[in-house]
Amino acid sequence: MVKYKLTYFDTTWLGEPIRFILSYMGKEFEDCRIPWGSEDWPEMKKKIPFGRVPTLEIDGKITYQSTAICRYLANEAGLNGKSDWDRFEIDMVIGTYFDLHAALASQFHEENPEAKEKKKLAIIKETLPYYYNLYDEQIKKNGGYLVNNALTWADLFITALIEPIEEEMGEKISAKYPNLHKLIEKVRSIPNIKKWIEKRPKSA
Ligand SMILES: N[C@@H](CCC(=O)N[C@@H](CS)C(=O)NCC(=O)O)C(=O)O
Repeated sequence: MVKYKLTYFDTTWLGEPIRFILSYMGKEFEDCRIPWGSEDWPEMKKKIPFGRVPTLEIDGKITYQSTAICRYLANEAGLNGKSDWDRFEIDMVIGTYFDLHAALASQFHEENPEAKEKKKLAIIKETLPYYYNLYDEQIKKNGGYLVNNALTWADLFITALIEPIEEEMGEKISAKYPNLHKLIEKVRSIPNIKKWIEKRPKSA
């Protein structure tokens, strides 16, 4: 049996799509969580190729870059589309998440409380509605999924990452977008993913 060890911080974010896909596949994995502010992190970082997590050890071989890991697992899981065009569309969706994240980053890292609140309002009123509206339309056109009428890792990836974004914002804004909301609920109800959500540690 292949052994998997996921290393990430004690949170959802970029670790969670990998945890979702491994769970979907019914794989057991070691969920190694680095505590926030761990004194061990600088030493750990030196041993990780390119110094960032998540990493996934597959039978002791260290792999890195969350999207490359997801794509690799998705191939085995049958979640990477049925054609090159599907895979192209999946990659486009994944790219939009990183654009969205870049738009949120300045709020996350803002230390001035007033400026942080102002940026948060802009995210809630403008940034998220812009992305969610486009996701919603795309899901509507694609039979309830982001790509070509079938479940792919893009659906798992976006579902996993909307959760921490909305925790950060303190509002479930996606609930106002019926197709997106339905997709999120559908992914979270897949039996193996549901089981994972119920048993996973409460993230810091
Ligand atoms: N492109 C990388 C980004 C990884 C990344 O930004 N990791 C952050 C946590 S989300 C990290 O390791 N930060 C700690 C550091 O850089 O020291 C991926 O998708 O895996």
